[in-house]
Amino acid sequence: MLAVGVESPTNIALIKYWGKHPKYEHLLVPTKSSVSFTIAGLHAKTLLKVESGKGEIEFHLNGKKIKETQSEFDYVRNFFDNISRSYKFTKDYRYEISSQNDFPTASGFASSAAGFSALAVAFAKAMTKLGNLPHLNERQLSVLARLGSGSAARSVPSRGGLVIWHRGFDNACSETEASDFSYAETLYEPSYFSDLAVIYAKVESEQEKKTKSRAGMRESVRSVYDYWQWVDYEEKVLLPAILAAVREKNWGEMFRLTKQASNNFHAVCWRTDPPIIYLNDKSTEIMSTIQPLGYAAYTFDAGPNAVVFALRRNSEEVEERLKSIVGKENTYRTEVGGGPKDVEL
Ligand code: 2P0
Repeated sequence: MLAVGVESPTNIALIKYWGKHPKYEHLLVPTKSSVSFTIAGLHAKTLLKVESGKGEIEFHLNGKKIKETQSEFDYVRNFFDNISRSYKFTKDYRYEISSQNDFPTASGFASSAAGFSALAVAFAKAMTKLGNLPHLNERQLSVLARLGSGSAARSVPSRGGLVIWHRGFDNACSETEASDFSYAETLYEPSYFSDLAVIYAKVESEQEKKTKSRAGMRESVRSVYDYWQWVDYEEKVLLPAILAAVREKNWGEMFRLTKQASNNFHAVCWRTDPPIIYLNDKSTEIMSTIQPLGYAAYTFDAGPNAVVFALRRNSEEVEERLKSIVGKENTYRTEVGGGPKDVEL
């Protein structure tokens, strides 16, 4: 038996991924490019054990065995089915996966991005050791992680920092090219963002029942009447503008555009039929508190919890404002961080 351990960070998008291209849905190729910060201190640790077998999978998440009927198991099974199309040898092994999310409770976040990034990197390492794969470069690793969960592609680049995931299909002439061109890479390392702090503000009390991203984004692509207009605007206007702001270290402009991108994403969710409403009263209270500030931005994913970026010199004040809304114990301050690394488990 061979065992490999990998720790991978999560990431939070400034420009969101929300939808797969209908032609390449099975390959998790997105309709638009997205941009994220890699987050320090929120990661998944995954131990992968591999031995000869017939593609069997045993999956433990946070110390609990996941049953084959559970949706988390479906995601993992889909990942192995997906990669076995490119790598036939995948089905010649049995896999035991133990994944632990080291996310501070106060962050209120649990995401598939860190887990699938760690699993994909561990899988590639194991297969290289077994002589089935050459050493994969980071671009290939991020494509592999994307086949587990789209946002996982953005957690793979080893330098972390600000990462872009290219949608890739524009210049593709085949399905294989569309998949190979849709990868993530670091644009700026974490040290470039030493002026910034990242603050998580947890709003939800329990894991409330909500629309899962995978199902929700499919409904948005299908039913939002101007979905492709939104995609075009973000791809051609918002994304280049936010990258220009980062290049100039014009943080005020980056914050303004980040808020706009979060609002646009939630507007798309609202206009989905039936509507997907992720934000609650506390979320909108955070929005109105942070919106006027030139030195901070909020962003919300598929849930009501906020992630706030702020200038480090203003971050204590911003955190105090957030505490007065969500309570002292529900904020967690961190920063932009690096990518995955090997761990002993
Ligand atoms: C993002 N989200 O860019 C967006 C914003 C949620 C809201 O990526 O189907 O779990 O596994 O590819 O990666 C969540 O989507 O979906 C997500 P799949 P995933 O971070």
